[in-house]
Amino acid sequence: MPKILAIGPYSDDDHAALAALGAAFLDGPEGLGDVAERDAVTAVAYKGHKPFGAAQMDLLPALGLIANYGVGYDAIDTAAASARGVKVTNTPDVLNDDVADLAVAMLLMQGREMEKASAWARSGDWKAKGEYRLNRKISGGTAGIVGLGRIGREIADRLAAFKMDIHYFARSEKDTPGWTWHADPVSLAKAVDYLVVALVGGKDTEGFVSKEVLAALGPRGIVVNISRGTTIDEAALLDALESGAIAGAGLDVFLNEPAIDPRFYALDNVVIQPHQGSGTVETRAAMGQLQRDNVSAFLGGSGLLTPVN
Ligand code: 8YV
Repeated sequence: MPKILAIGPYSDDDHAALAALGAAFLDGPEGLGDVAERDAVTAVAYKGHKPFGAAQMDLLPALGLIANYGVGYDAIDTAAASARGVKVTNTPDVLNDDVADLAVAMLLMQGREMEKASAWARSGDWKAKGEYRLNRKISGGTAGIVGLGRIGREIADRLAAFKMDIHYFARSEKDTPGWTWHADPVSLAKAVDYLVVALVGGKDTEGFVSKEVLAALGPRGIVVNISRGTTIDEAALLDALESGAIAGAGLDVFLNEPAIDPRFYALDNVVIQPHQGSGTVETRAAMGQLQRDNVSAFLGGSGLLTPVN
């Protein structure tokens, strides 16, 4: 049995590269108990959003590393890992551009009604009925970034180039000349037209964008989420979208993906993306490489490239 176990849905290229390292494969963590020679597994290459916690770790007594494919590692119980002396790594930075691009694209797509306008042209309405209705100027607005980490900063930089006034929430004020820091999300939402959520996932940020935050954003407000479905109170978001308490949303992440709440499908003021923020050939190749580099570093006894615990 190889010492590496690759868990999750890998692309053909990643599969081949992991196989070249000698990895064995498993579709998801639920099959762990049936893995032959699991006692010999020292490194897991993990991909996906299913929970990987103490119960899974205890099925792998020789485990020393969980190398996550993704910057967000909220699926992995890092406290349980640390308690067992298991290191966890992620794949930061290499996906910042793609995720930030998608955030901006969803904001433009929602504000400029691009999905509806496209349907207008395709259906023949353009020819039959004339110009599409006027929509909404996005450049020059006020943007609020919730979470000014690496991805949040990339989004803010892009929106600044769209002549926007940048406000943000972070736990403490950062070195951001010309941008406005808010210590609480309600104050941020009150001040802005667009709220872009770029928080880390996990217990600490669950429902952080609450009903109160959405109410403070108001009926002209657009919410964009590229973080995790958990960071927004999703029931409150659906209510706000249905009632017009906010204008619209661009969402790449949801609770219970991919079986998302069907209420979203009935809304015409939401741009829905299938959690594809990092989903380009280039970035996924870089993420796979960084994951494998962490695995190789661990097996070779050298320092991990991007440890999180
Ligand atoms: C996923 C992501 O990892 O990096 C993250 O945190 O959410 C994504 O890039 C990707 O969907 C693969 O599971």
